[in-house]
Amino acid sequence: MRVYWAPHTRSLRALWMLEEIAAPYERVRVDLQAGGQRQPAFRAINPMEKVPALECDGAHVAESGAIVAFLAEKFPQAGLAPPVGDVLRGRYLQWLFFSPVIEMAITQKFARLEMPEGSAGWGSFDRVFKVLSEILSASPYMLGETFSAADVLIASDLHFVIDVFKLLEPRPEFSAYLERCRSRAAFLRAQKIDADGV
Ligand SMILES: N[C@@H](CCC(=O)N[C@@H](CS)C(=O)NCC(=O)O)C(=O)O
Repeated sequence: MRVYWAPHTRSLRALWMLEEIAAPYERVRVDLQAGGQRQPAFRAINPMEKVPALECDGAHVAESGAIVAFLAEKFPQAGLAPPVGDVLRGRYLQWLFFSPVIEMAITQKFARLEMPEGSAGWGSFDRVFKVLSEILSASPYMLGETFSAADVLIASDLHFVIDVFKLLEPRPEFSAYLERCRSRAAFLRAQKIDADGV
């Protein structure tokens, strides 16, 4: 497998997941400042001209959420997703798909967009983080007691909204969750790769 990535971007999600499944992979750094994402060779991998992207057995997948979901299924032995047919899989998929919902809420806040809650698919910024707060006050991970690929996405979102963009005040339940997720050996390895840039 090969991951196309750039430091300090959503690539961290793909790196984290790759480190979680602990399968061999190589990294190809895309120089975003130099426009590497717009080169024809990279556009053939991801026509959206964005990182991360993954190559696996000659096939390509982009969108960080899809990469995380794909890896969880390709490597079931990592135990990061309830198997197909398990009723818990419904909730797992719900939280995987909630990540773009969170991103919309963040975008709304960032851009100071006024939207009616009833027609905005994410309701509102406050509603999204109230729901996450309720879940993470009651259980250590999004699916309860067990860390899953959904946490790779949700913890990344919380990291960006609290620590990077500072759009949300830290709250004890979020800080504890981030601490649990970010103390994982796989995350620490991914973080080091991201910081070292290689
Ligand atoms: N929805 C995409 C977003 C990826 C994305 O926006 N990547 C940014 C870095 S965080 C990027 O590659 N930007 C380069 C560009 O658009 O030119 C995902 O989750 O993978």
